[in-house]
Amino acid sequence: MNTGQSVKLAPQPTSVQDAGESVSLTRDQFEFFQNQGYISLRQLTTSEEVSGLKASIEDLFKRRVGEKEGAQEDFLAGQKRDVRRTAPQIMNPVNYLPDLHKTACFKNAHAIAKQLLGDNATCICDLAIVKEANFGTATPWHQDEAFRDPSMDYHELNIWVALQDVTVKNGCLLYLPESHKNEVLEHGAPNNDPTSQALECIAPFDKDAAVACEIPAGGCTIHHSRMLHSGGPNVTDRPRMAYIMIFGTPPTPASTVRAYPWLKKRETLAQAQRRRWMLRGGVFVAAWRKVRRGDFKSWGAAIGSITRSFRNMRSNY
Ligand SMILES: O=C(O)CCC(=O)C(=O)O
Repeated sequence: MNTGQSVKLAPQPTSVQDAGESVSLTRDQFEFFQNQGYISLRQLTTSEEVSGLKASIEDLFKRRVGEKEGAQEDFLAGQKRDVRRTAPQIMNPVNYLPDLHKTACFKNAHAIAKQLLGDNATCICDLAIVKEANFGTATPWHQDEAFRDPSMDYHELNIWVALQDVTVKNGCLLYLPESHKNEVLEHGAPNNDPTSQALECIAPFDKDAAVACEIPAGGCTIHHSRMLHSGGPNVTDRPRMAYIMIFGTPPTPASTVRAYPWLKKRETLAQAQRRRWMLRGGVFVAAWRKVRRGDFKSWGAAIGSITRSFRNMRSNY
């Protein structure tokens, strides 16, 4: 296992190029992502904007915003009492900070997502995660697609923005290069607890081939949704915070038959809480938030979004 002592570092983050209103990847960066399944970039936005983002997101965590609607919960600890809560996350912080998607950070991320996935790439959701100082737990190795419906093929990527410098010591992301070229491997619930938000890859793979992506505040790493990745523990005396945007084009029916049995038993505390909230009228609040931020630009976008909300409410995806 990579403890952080011996882990190999990924190539240094590189700069994006100015593309007028936003930024774009160079040809080398584009090809690196396609071949390796990830890329780290030095600066997605300005340091002033990053300080503002960090302060606003910190405030959401402090006020425990979203807890009542199942949007804020520790991402690893489920119901097991002996698992310490050390890594809270907020699903869709844009619901509480409507200007989040008007930032340069978001615009640049969206432009890069379109470059990598195609012009119809949209933001599927966003997320903020803190790893608490001194004991922020490691993120288990996983592929993001392991959380998704196996009857569909996904065309998605994550853009993970560092809100302070991230290093091996405070829990930067670790990637297994080229692992995005494989199918989704077998996953299970960490600590055997189906109420945990997280999933863990339990199939064998070569962790020694992993690389760690150290990046400065305002930099980002981008990874393909099949990329095997984890985040180290935070052993420093300051919290580690990240803002994550997931972009994708509409899923298509799966080209191969597959099953993800680990999703069958999964019912996280947040899902149960969210279902109760939606049924008590939250569904209207959720729809209103989407209208307010202009998510429904076309009938396709509206139908996709409503279908996703119902699927999330009824199933365990
Ligand atoms: O921040 C972390 O430690 C994990 C983030 C992650 O797994 C992701 O963005 O896909």
